[in-house]
Amino acid sequence: MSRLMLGRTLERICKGVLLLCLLHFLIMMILYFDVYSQRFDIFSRFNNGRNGSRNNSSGAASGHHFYYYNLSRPNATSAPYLAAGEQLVPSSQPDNNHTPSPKPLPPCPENPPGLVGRLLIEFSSQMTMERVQKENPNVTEGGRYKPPDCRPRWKVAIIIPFRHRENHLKYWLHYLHPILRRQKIDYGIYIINQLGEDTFNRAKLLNVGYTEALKDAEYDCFIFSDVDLIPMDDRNLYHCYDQPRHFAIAMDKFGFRLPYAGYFGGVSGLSKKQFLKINGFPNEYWGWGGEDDDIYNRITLNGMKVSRPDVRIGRYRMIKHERDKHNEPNPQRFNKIQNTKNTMKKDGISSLTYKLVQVKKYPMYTNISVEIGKPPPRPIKG
Ligand code: UD2
Ligand code: MN
Repeated sequence: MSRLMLGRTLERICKGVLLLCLLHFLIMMILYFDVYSQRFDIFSRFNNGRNGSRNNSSGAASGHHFYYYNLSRPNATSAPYLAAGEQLVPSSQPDNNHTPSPKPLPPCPENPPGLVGRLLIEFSSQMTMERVQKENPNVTEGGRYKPPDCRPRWKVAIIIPFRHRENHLKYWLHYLHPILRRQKIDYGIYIINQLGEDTFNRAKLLNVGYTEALKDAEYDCFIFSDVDLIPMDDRNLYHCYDQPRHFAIAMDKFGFRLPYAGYFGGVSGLSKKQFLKINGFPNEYWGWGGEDDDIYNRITLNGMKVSRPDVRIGRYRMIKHERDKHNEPNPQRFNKIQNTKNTMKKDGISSLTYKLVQVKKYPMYTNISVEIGKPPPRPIKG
């Protein structure tokens, strides 16, 4: 009897041990496949240009954020100076004797796979236009570029107000061309150069840029950028959005924060439709300040909202500089921004006048030199 019981107990113990072994084996298998799939994921991420699927252009924060600092070179790709999908020989050229069958290109992906995320931006090394040219062999005359392997949704004119900032321009072109190419943007760069030494007028130059760029190509999106502002993350996509876009939301000079809720300075973008809805920008802000707030007012007064990227992505470096000569703070700016509602209908793209002096296409940008006049004489007090 007791032997029988002993036998049964032993049998139970054996079964238990067997079950435990099976369980152990199962857990091992699960762990093994889990680790294997993670490794596989890591490898595929490296192969795919490191950060393809983690782009967050909508502004909504996603669960995880991985930042890939590109420390070596801002446009590092498998082939030097080429963005994903680029070849040195344009892909549209027929190969040998075959007549090309015009294949419709697929739309460009919303999250371009060749992006690298966070970038290291510095201004200590010397920059030359020759270097910029060499690093961007696929940019065509006038600073134009179109991705060879997909069809972008927007055709973007990038407008830069300018006077005597040649050194800043070199850095801007050095950093921005590779970023824009990786972003798969169809774009052109327009430098709007104010001739003479009268008071600077940023917003009027931007209106000129809009008008002149449209003479060059059928743009439907306009991005207005200071010459000294460089994005620190290539996931900040330079195209247009459902609402007017403010790109430069976290600048080093403001401690990487938005200085105030209605701030719209630095880099902004409007579709053609949005730009026309607000009658473009004001022409009557001479000197430093206020014009960006006036533009913000125009947007909200016309029933639109400003859209912005995630604060971790909308980071910028500004090249340090002194206030330029003939761009002193405009003392009228505080009064003027109280009056946008009354002034915006008569002062804007509809009332723009200027004298076009020269349009010159350089390899990396188009230079448009203009005379835009000077501020009206101040009414004498008393
Ligand atoms: C801030 C805003 C800018 C604008 C300005 C007020 C930032 C980063 N930017 O710029 O968007 O609202 O205040 O007007 O906060 N420029 C020349 N030559 C000149 C003067 C100006 O090229 O002699 C151009 C250049 O593109 C420059 C831009 O105008 O980046 C703005 O002028 P700024 O850089 O002197 O003014 P800042 O940095 O205070
Ligand atoms: Mn500046």
